[in-house]
Amino acid sequence: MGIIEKIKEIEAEMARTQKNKATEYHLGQLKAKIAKLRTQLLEPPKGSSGAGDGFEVTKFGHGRVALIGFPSVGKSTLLTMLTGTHSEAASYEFTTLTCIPGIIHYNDTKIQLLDLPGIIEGASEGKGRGRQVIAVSKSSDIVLMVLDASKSEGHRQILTRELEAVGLRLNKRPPQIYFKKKKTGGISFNSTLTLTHIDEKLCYQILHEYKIHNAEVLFREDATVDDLIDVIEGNRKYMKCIYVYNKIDVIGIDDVDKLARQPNSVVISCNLKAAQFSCAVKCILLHALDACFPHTPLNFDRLLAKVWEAMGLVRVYTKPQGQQPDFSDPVVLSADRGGCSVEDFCNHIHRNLIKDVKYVLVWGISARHYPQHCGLSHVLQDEDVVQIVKKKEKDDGGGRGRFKSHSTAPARISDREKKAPLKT
Ligand SMILES: Nc1nc2c(ncn2[C@@H]2O[C@H](COP(=O)(O)OP(=O)(O)OP(=O)(O)O)[C@@H](O)[C@H]2O)c(=O)[nH]1
Ligand SMILES: [Mg+2]
Repeated sequence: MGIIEKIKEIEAEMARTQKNKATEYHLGQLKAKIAKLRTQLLEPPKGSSGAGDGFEVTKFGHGRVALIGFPSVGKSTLLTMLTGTHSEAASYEFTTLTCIPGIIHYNDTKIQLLDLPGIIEGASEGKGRGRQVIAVSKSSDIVLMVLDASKSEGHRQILTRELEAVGLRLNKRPPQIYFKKKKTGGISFNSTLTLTHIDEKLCYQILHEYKIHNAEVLFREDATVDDLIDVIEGNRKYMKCIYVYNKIDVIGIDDVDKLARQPNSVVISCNLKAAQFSCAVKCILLHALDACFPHTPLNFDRLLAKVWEAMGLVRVYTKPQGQQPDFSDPVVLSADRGGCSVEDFCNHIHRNLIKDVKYVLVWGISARHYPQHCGLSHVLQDEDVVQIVKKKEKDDGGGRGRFKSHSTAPARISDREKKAPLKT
């Protein structure tokens, strides 16, 4: 029996099992079994070098955004409009068959946008080109889930389920569970609060399923069985996701209003220009639309602003001593790609720079006063200006060439410290 059939069988068993206190342990075990099988499914087949027929493209720019969605929701149209890179768009499904990269120039930064083939239900099990699409989206910083506003809300759940099945967690933070495998000592189970979803026995059973008999587990929040499995598996990727509802030109204003009020959601239309949207409607939907540029497609400004916010990019401008800051070419940092401290900033410029830095002068939001003298651990914020002050070359105490003094003592004899007189 193949892995997919095994998963299907366990899922069927879970569906058959009633959920109550008595079956809780059994269901927990089944969940762990499924998680193990799914991890096996993601491993490259034995004997292969790992490089398959995926469509990975070279990383470029300061961040990477993947467009994920069902076929014909308007991903390629969106890529063409946002980046100017042409990607074939047509009214039939599966127009795009590979990964097409484009670049968005926004706020002095370059963001790589990837157009991907549409995925369908069962993508996580390898249907269509689902697995490759998901692999590419795992390599990006954020995911834009493009949805057709005129289709049912169920699409969003199906896609989320597909992504969850391969270990992607959207808009979630890692569970607050400390877990460490040990060599001896059995299992130590602790929690800092009362747990309502899991108890010691269930935790033991799940660890047993993974053949872990010595470990330390500390719950710092009221976590579920799924959270514990995620922590044990340890290969989950926590990503931000923006739900982009396209084609709002074909639905009523009430529906647009409802969609726009959902968290992490933006409503857009590639076919409609902002100017074509009636003024009255704009007023009603002011919370949902940014229609400041009448000739851009509807609400692209807000979409870009949301992407920018989710990426958390930090632009730092350098200022050479005695000169104006260079506002044309920022150093772009982010917490996900290496961090935003002064040390990361210096390493970004040159990896050997750090040992010459004495301190830095910072102007901007992160500084308490202008300029603030900061050390290497200071965390920079967007649009800060930084001047690096280097350590002085070691003072050689005057003299040149063969007259150079190697002593650190003051030059004048009268300034030198007197030695205590010898005791006779
Ligand atoms: N009404 C309307 N139609 C749109 C909008 N955006 C795109 N379309 C149409 O939707 C159809 C599909 O667009 P594509 O960009 O090819 O969609 P896709 O998601 O890339 O599709 P696949 O590559 O097949 O996965 C095209 O006929 C577009 O003209 C929109 O905002 N409103
Ligand atoms: Mg396409």
